[in-house]
Amino acid sequence: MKSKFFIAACALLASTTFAQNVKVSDAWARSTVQGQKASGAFMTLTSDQPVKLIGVSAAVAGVAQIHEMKMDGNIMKMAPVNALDLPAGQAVALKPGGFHVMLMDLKAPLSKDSQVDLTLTFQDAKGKNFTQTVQAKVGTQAPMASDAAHEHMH
Ligand SMILES: [Cu+2]
Repeated sequence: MKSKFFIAACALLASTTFAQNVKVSDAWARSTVQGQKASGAFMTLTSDQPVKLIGVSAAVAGVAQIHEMKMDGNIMKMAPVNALDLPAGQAVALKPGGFHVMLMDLKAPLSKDSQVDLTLTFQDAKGKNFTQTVQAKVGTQAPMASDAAHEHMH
């Protein structure tokens, strides 16, 4: 009797402490000038389980949202999305011109070579939420490519 209970308790403990982990690489945020209220943050996410990115927050921003940018005719438009699917084992890029983290109502300028802490909220296939903190390096442009379209939208 006693050992059966012990095994059940262990199984419960193991399932509740099972840590989801999403690999985050190349996280960066676009630097801003004094008075600029919005910016974008970008990164590549790879999850070993199918999860969804459902939210983001940052101490430096009053409002942070997941946005998608796409062409509407000749005009680049962006809008908030409720969730971004991360299929198992597939790298999903948040980058200028596509999905991005929108930082709004900035409380201070994002100065080049500083870091921004972002808290990402994910939801697993069972509907359970978990968060992960990411440090995004602040720079003037993507490590690889430049894209000024984002600023023009705000
Ligand atoms: Cu945006």
